[in-house]
Amino acid sequence: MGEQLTGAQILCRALLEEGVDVLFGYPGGAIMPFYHALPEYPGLRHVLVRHEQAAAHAADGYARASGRVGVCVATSGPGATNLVTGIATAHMDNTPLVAITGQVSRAMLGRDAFQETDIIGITQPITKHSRLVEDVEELAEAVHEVFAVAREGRPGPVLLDVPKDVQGQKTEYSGGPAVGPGSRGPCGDGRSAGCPTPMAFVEAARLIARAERPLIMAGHGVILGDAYAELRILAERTGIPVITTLLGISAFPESHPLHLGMPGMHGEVHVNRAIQQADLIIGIGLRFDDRVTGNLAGFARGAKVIHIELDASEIGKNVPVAVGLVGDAGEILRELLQAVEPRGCDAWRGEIASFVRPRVEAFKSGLSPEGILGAMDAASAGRCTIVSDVGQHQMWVAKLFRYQRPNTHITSGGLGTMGFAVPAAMGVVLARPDEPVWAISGDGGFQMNLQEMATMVQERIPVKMAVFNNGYLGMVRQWQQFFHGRRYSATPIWSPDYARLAEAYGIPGWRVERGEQVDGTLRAALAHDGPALVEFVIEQEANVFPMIPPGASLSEPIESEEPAPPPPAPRLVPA
Ligand SMILES: Cc1ncc(C[n+]2csc(CCOP(=O)(O)OP(=O)(O)O)c2C)c(N)n1
Repeated sequence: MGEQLTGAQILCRALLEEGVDVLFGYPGGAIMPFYHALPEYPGLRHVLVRHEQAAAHAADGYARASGRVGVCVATSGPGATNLVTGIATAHMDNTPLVAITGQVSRAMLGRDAFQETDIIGITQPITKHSRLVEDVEELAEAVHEVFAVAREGRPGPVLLDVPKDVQGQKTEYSGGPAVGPGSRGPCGDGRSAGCPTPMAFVEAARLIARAERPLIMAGHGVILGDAYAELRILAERTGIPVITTLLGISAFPESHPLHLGMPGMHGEVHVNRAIQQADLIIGIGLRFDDRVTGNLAGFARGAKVIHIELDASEIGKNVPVAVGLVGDAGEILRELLQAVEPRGCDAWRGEIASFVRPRVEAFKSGLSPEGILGAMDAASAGRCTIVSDVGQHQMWVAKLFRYQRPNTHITSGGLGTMGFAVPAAMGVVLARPDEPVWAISGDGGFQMNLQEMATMVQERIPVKMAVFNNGYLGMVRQWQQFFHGRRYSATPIWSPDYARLAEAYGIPGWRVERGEQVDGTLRAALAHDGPALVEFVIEQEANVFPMIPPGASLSEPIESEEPAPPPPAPRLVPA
């Protein structure tokens, strides 16, 4: 016979049974029974964030870096709605996340009770599944169900809404199922409908053998599916060059001679030109989204597409597909490799090499992104994870850092959520305590979640923060420069003195204004045993090149500014 436990205790027990060791959250009325039970379960480390959005991003970062399910917790009403941006971010980038929210007691449901929101309804389009638990007898099973849904197939966020009185209800509990890894693909345990037939692999191998200008495009699915080795074998056996999308960065070593770079809106000219000239594209674990393809009508018009993707609904959604291979990237590649013959692509690679253009130097001062990121790489001996925010700096971080190890670049790709980097990096640190983790933000995005410096101090989470301060919401300013006649409406942004702000939190901070200060400052920040902040005062109107204008095809890049812009306006100072 099992023990009598409250719903809150069952929740904690079920989380432990799922292998959870850390949760990010914030208490409040409707989740108080859970927080009352929590100290009885020391195996569950709770990180008290300063805003629930940060809890969701931190759980997201933890999940991306660990390959496990991230967990965040909030109270009903405003606590739950503050999670929404983080849940949507996880949804767009396929992060397995369980969001647990307190809810008003069952008798109050539907009465506009204090702090009642229909969080299930609000999050329905941005979760894989959500469940309101109306009876304590269902609670443990509901926890195990939402974890299974979060990790199975194409991973994503789920939400579990638990009324306060259900958390307080008692019942007998004798333990739930053991932790299971969950199945990644539909084809793992035997063939089922939707799995590719042997003929599909033969046809894919035939297209690979015959193509004269083939390319591999590797996306996030390679990282989620742990398919690095298989991708590398495919590339090396065939000599086919590899492109990595924003979320596919670090799926293939950047120093490898077959690595080409990033495609799409801010992709290198030679990469986009190779796509436009290709006769075969092998897309692995990506969805051909508009930031990658540009105008679809003009995308890779001469190319047949082999699309390897876990989610069957992605096949043919954005681009016409010659062969769709539905399943986990690793499993599909292993099977495909049995049919693929060795070949080379020397002539094609030579042609692509002739497309390479000298990099447009957007920075005139010594404090260039190349310099900063190169020094960061050297200072951490290539052994660090980079978490970037959203904007111009995100593109520099994507293009200029040399990622050599799998899954060492983490960013919000699909939703493009400013404010992601700092809290997500906290989760990454907890998943990877033995290596430096950099959160790189712009002055806009950093100001969206800088309150988490307090969390880092209280919880001893040593995030290394880098702020690229250009005095503007840079990426939007760049669009205003090119497409809105330089009308810089609402993009100049004032910043506090970040070094002193960090110091107010008890975190050492440095302000770097000249190139020669970069290296020493980065080393000092890394040597500090705890969180640290470095502000880089970069050029105000530097741009990210090349850039495909919105609505244009990959063949129409803007490569530099014409005519030369007038000198920048002075940095904004408080009125
Ligand atoms: C939450 C959110 N709000 C607005 C945007 C739109 N947006 C995209 S990039 C950007 C500018 C980012 O500025 P900053 O953080 O300073 O970085 P920079 O581009 O200067 O590197 C904005 C406002 C967004 N992506 N996310």
